[in-house]
Amino acid sequence: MLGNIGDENLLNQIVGKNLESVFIVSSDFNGNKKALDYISKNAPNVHVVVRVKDYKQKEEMEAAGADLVVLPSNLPHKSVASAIIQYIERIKSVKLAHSLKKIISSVEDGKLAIILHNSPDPDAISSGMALKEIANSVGVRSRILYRGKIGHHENKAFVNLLDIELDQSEEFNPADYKKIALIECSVPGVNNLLPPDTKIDIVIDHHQADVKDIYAEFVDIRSNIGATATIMTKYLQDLEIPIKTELATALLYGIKTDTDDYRRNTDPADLNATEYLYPLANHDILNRIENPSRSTEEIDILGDAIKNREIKGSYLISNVGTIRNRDALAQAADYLLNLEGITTTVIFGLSEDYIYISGRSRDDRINIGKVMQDAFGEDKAGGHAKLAGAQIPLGLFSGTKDKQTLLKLAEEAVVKRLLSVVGIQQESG
Ligand SMILES: [Mn+2]
Repeated sequence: MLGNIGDENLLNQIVGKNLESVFIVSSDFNGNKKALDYISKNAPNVHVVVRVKDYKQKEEMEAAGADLVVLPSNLPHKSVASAIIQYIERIKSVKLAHSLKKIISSVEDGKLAIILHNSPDPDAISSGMALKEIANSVGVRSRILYRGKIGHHENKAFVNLLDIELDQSEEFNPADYKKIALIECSVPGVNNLLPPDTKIDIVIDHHQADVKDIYAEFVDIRSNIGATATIMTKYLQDLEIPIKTELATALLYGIKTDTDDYRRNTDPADLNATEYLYPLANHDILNRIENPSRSTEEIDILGDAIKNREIKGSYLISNVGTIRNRDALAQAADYLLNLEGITTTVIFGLSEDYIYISGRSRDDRINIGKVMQDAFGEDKAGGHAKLAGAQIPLGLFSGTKDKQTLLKLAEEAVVKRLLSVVGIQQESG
């Protein structure tokens, strides 16, 4: 610092600039105090960080309006630096939250559409709820819209138990809304109900995206973070909006599912959000969402999967026949993976028009997603190393009685691929 810390001419030059934060770190307490008083009086919106020597000085500086007072004598220098960095992060984060709030408050009541990705998961749903709550806080009612189905059993329980209001909108007209927010996806028309040329206003997501290709007034994409629910929790915190039990429970479940209970893509921010939400959430409901009661059909399918199982080495293959609820296949595939000696499960089922297949593996040699894609093509199968699904249209055959033959062929295709992946081990073992 040039000149005396308390020099008014110097301070005047500094606060004249467009400042966000000022750090007053000289060892001259009185000079620091003078500088703080001057800035508080002449530039009240500037954030001031002041360094002091002891707690008495700390109290004095806080009373004089310092935003953050650091005591270097008590801390190694690294901690001072990180406290200051954290403080700047916090200022940035609060600013961002306020700019989001400002955009939303410019919308007329009822004219904000919150669009989730197709067949939304708990992260998307809870994040949409959080945005709705932010809108509510400025008197703007909004609608959460999506297309597709709320799939898995747990997700249905999630929506039911938390009484979540969502609209499965088949007919969406962008002209009915003043502003459109896209949650958990970033491009109109890609995995959401928006027509591709829709003008969007707000994007909040944690999936990798080319930000320069996204045209919106407000874009917040943080691909390092495990769940959009974490980003939304931070907004609620920064805007000091109280989080009701249902919302806290929903956001917590969103973070838990997206990070696979903190085993996948987990950022410290996800843990901070969890720490904040945990005491606010209803853990009884959370427990019921995570362990939903099973429908009769699911129990029947699980029974069939167990009864019809064929075991080849460490693979379990089972055909459960006709199904109505394809989620039950995934549940059976999950459940049977717990069987001793089994590392891979593939369960087949049949509907009017499709053969459905669900696969699970904890064998490191097998990428079950790739096995399914190799067997049926990338357009019919998807997934990753541990979890995969496929749906094969029966097309012309859907009316015939040949379904069982087709099912047998599909089964052979999967088994052949599975065996070829680990063929060497099979022969030598
Ligand atoms: Mn997500």
